[in-house]
Amino acid sequence: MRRMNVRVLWRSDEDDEIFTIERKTAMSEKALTRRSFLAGSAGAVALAGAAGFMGFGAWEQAHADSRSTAKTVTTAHSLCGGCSSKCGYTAYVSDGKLIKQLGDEGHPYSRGKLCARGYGYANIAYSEDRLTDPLKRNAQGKFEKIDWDTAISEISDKVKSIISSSGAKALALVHDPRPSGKYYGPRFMQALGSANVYTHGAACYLSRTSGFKQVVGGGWTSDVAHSKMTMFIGRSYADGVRPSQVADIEAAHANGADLVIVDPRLNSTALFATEWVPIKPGTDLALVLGMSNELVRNGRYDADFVAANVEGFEDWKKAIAPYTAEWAEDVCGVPADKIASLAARMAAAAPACSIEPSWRAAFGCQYANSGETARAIAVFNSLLGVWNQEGGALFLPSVKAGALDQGKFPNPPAVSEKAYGLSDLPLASESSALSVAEGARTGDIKGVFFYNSNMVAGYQNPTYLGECFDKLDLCVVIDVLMSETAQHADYVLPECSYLERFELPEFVSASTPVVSLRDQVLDVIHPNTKPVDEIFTLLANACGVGKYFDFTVEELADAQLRTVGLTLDGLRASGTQSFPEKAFVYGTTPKFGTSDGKVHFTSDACAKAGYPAAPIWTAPVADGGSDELRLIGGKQAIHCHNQSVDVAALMNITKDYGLERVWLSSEDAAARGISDGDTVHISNAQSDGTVKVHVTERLAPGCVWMPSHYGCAVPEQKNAYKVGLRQMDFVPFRIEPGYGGACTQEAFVKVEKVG
Ligand SMILES: Nc1nc2c(c(=O)[nH]1)N[C@H]1C(S)=C(S)[C@@H](COP(=O)(O)OP(=O)(O)OC[C@H]3O[C@@H](n4cnc5c(=O)[nH]c(N)nc54)[C@H](O)[C@@H]3O)O[C@H]1N2
Ligand SMILES: Nc1nc2c(c(=O)[nH]1)N[C@H]1C(S)=C(S)[C@@H](COP(=O)(O)OP(=O)(O)OC[C@H]3O[C@@H](n4cnc5c(=O)[nH]c(N)nc54)[C@H](O)[C@@H]3O)O[C@H]1N2
Ligand code: SF4
Ligand SMILES: [Mo]
Repeated sequence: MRRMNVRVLWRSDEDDEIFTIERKTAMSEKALTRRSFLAGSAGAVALAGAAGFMGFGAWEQAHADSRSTAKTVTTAHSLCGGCSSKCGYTAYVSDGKLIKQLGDEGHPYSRGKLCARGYGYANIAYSEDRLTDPLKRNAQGKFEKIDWDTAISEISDKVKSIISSSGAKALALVHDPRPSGKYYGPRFMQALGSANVYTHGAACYLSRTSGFKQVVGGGWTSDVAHSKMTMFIGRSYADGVRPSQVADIEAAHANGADLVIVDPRLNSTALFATEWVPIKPGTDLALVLGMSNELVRNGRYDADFVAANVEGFEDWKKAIAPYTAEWAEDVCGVPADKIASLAARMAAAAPACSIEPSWRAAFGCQYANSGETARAIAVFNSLLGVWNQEGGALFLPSVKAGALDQGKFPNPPAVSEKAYGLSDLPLASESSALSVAEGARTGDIKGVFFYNSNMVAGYQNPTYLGECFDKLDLCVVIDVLMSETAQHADYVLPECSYLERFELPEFVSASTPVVSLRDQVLDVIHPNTKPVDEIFTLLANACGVGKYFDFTVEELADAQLRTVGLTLDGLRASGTQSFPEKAFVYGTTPKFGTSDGKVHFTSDACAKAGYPAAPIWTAPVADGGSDELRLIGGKQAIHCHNQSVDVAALMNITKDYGLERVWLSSEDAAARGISDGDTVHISNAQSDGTVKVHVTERLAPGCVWMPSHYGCAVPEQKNAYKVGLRQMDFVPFRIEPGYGGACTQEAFVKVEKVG
């Protein structure tokens, strides 16, 4: 078992003294206790507040238990595993149990606080539903336990046989790149000779990052805290929580900033907002075109910035001339005078303003026009000259590990081919996992490893994806729980939870960039689970490519850190380390990450890919009948995607508050004779099911909003199974042309009262 590197903080035979130290910490301003979470962070939002309050029951019990028996409290600096933000925190462990987590002040995402999910999800370590042993599907289609040696040797035999019959290009990896995973998984693929590495990007950010790349070369961070005005288009800081962003919007609100939420739904960020602009889902592109047209028509753009930095302005200007505010009103439902006022307010606030880059909802991946919407937004911000200006939109610095000694850490030979499917998506900034499903369906892909990914439940239509993966010769899932994806596996390999493993350093881009570390917090709870580095090293050895993995994860971490002047021991002791010499400085025009360092209002690549050179109006593709509503979704502050719903501390909040209900506008409800609390039947050609409904003025008519975490189809997830409906079940399979996004809101449903 790996050594647990923790510092002894307190040793006493007196129960009281343990209690004293906790009380002291709790009273310090920096400590995050249940109450300070409620008062100071996203907890101010009712939902998150409820979450925090109820979710800590189990937590406080563990805490209380430890008071009576504890002899030792140790701490470790680590990273949360509740979501991909990986916030830094200090873990407090007493008699082998996690008793407290305090957000690190120095970590740019936590800034001293964790969110409700961060606390609740930590209970995954102790979940009764965890995978404890490797599983193999038997001839009857049932999973049975096998030992690691047998699992690894059978999997490697299949890998070798696929390579000899079809080549390494028939193998693929789909993963959520967490610190160690993003090193070990892709390295394993490269060592085998495959370029086929995919992430959840297609179901999250792929269209957005690809669209931004065309215009300004990459993504930005809005300087919300210092802004005079920020527009949030399909992004809710108080629902899709990252603690630092909640702190930023709170600060902006306190400063009197104009904070506008563009959303078909009045989301929880309402608490900080000046205005809610309800919009017809999928039509945000029309709003942005209308606002851009207003800026040009009134000469209210930054002509100096445009003259010095922009390519294609005149062609773009001609192309957007038809998109008046009146035209946009017809398409997106936002009144023309409101569009004009938003544009004028942004111009007045410039350069201390921006459209926030958002994450997933409106233009991350969910519509056939998401990539083009992202392009239009990057263009709009450019018109206002906001780049790298205080209160504007910033390209923040990061630090990267340098090259390592090739004697000790030899890189596998580079693979010259592109990832399978990428050539068909000329605008995509990375490969789309949906290509893997297509490859499995056609037989081009024969073996897939899923690491920390529940693709079947979350990337697109689960029935369709499951059918694709059932055709594989080899499907291996590495997870902590049985998942919808694991239901289609030949082998399921159990990883220990994020609290029970050490991971590689994480380099975080921020105004002062940092490096942080997920240290091991708990001893391994189930002896037959293993961390990611060991699993891929075992697989590599068995597949004959072990020479690329002949080191421990600690050796690798130390070597990576030494390239930036740090050591593993030093980082373990300090937690997060910042690089003040690389800190961001306001005011200099960035060198944009495009091929020529310019901002591109028109794009040859887009023109070649079948889109107009300038981002002009492109409609979403799905269209409902007169009695149908567009199905849209969104996050709740207490859950993370699909992975958290089986955690009792979090799911109990859902059950107590009926959070699995879908939202329906009062107008659409009245037209269907539906009242708040009724059970409704939701159906389309893909799926159907019943669920309770929340009737509200907080949703624009024409759509139904489904929280995105529910509808678990895995009986082994005893707390989550069959609670609520899954949005993805209603989505027809589709890939956004050129960009590769999953088009997960290109779906309409009927909503009818039951009984
Ligand atoms: N609590 C929680 N926080 C998370 C996560 C999580 O799972 N749970 N996941 C993290 C990750 S990986 C991501 S990608 C982010 C996602 O962060 P967001 O993109 O903010 O997530 P969503 O809640 O899906 O969407 C935000 C809002 O967009 C609205 N919306 C839906 N369709 C449209 C549309 O067509 N137009 C407009 N203008 N608005 C629309 C929804 O009603 C919702 O209120 O959250 C991160 N933080
Ligand atoms: N239905 C639905 N679909 C969605 C979303 C949603 O909220 N709901 N969100 C969308 C977005 S924004 C994104 S980013 C993607 C996210 O998609 P994914 O990255 O696939 O996230 P999850 O669906 O939560 O699935 C994560 C899987 O990893 C497992 N896991 C958790 N911890 C560990 C670990 O330590 N080790 C290993 N090996 N496995 C672990 C979980 O048990 C789960 O099966 O999904 C997208 N699709
Ligand atoms: S945002 Fe919340 S769940 Fe995500 S890493 Fe940070 S504390 Fe954990
Ligand atoms: Mo995401």
